[in-house]
Amino acid sequence: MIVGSDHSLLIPDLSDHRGGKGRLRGLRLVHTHFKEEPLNEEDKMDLALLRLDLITVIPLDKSGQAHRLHTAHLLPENPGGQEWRVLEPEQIGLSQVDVQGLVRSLEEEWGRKLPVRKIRRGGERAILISVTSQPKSAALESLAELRELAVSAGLEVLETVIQSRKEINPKFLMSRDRLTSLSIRALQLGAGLLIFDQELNPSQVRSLTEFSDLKVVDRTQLILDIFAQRARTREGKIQVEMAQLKYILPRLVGRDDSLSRLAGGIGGRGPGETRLEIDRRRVRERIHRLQRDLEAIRSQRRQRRVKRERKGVPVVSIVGYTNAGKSTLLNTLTRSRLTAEDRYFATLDPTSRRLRLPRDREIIITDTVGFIKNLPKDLLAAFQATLEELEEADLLLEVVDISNPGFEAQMEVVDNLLTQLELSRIPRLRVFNKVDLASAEYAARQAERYQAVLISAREAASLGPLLERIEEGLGREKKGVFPEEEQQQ
Ligand SMILES: Nc1nc2c(ncn2[C@@H]2O[C@H](COP(=O)(O)OP(=O)(O)OP(=O)(O)O)[C@@H](O)[C@H]2O)c(=O)[nH]1
Ligand SMILES: [Mg+2]
Repeated sequence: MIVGSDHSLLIPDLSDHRGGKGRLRGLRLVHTHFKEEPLNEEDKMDLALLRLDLITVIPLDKSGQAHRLHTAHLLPENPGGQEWRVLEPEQIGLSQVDVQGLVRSLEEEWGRKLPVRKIRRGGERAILISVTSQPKSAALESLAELRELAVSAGLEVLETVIQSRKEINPKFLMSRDRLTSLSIRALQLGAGLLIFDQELNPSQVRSLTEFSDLKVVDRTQLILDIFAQRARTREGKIQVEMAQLKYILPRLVGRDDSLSRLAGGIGGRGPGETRLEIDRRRVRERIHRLQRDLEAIRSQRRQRRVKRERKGVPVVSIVGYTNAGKSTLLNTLTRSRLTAEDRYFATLDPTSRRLRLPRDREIIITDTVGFIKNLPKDLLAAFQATLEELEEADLLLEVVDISNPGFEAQMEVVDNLLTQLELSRIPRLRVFNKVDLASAEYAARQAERYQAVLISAREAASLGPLLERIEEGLGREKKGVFPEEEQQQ
């Protein structure tokens, strides 16, 4: 029993109450409206956000008399896209509704549409959202990439939603009504996760999480999560943990609960459950410790590089957008078996191999982590030790997936990141990959336009011209002469 004021009702935190076995909470809310007004948007919000079995409103007339009951409940997914059903009003004392039976049948219907297995895996089923003032085409392209990221993180994407807005609501990004609808949709589809294409600030994450009762993740956190899943080596793990902690630090305020949601990452692959109780001070200490470890790694790398330089073996580094085919190229060139797959960020750790060029010259060729638009800055900083390796490269092979319609935008991202990493002075050779997926004429036109070499990294037979250009590039480098336009390529 809750006593409210004339215009509001404070419902206590119900998160511990899990009466219902299924989607609904096993609670009904019966309350009065002071005006002769039946169910309103506020009621729908309560129904959705508290996952109530049922809501009943009793409007009071001017003399405070109650006459009728207005009842509503949420609906499982349906072809009409309806969110809730409002029952016929009934006279108080004469209600015919078999509430137990109604709720049971709702749960059953829900259960048929969403088997228990899927409900249990709710956290791994996501709705992707872009709230944007960009043109729709740009938003769609970005969402397509977000989908790839989500799939690479092992999530199931149930739906993508674009909300075009002239102004972005600073608290929720969208209106409360839209957020309510989104929460109902998530409930209907059994999604436990909302992933925003936009970067969310800490207070937005908190507001959204508190309002919708769903896990809320932005693009940055999604990328961090993929890196956390992929990190295998000690070095990779340190780098990723560092980036995650830096991301979490400003978000560590207030409730333990929001911390545990953050620290848990998607499906609990965050920096680790043992650290749920860490406070800011401990996070900072940990960051300092990791920083020292990273310094040590850096100096080891430097020593290794010095040794290599003395031997005078030229280094060729493969860089490029994620999924462009960098590892595949290294594999084919050196008959190696590095992980190469159709997912984002298959490679985290740099790998070097020796390669003998046709004219019997030996080089070291290295594969690196892929780039992506809006690469989280903490991640870039954490990977500085790895990426520093690139400074020593005599030649960068920029692998571009020419079959991707957005390849030019990807080249721009790579370009900007290389500049940011102060690597743009290193001679670069553009390598347009996956020509087998593009029309020959189109590929040839683009290659000429960007002075790129065409290859299909899976086919060794297509790599001859590339090897020649590498040899050429290195040969000229020795003399230290570079035509101006090539440096800017
Ligand atoms: N059709 C076609 N597919 C290719 C070619 N080269 C690579 N791929 C595929 O593209 C996908 C990505 O290749 P990777 O070599 O893992 O790409 P990467 O650049 O190393 O990606 P990350 O390490 O994730 O940044 C894989 O499924 C490859 O089989 C090619 O020439 N043609
Ligand atoms: Mg790779």
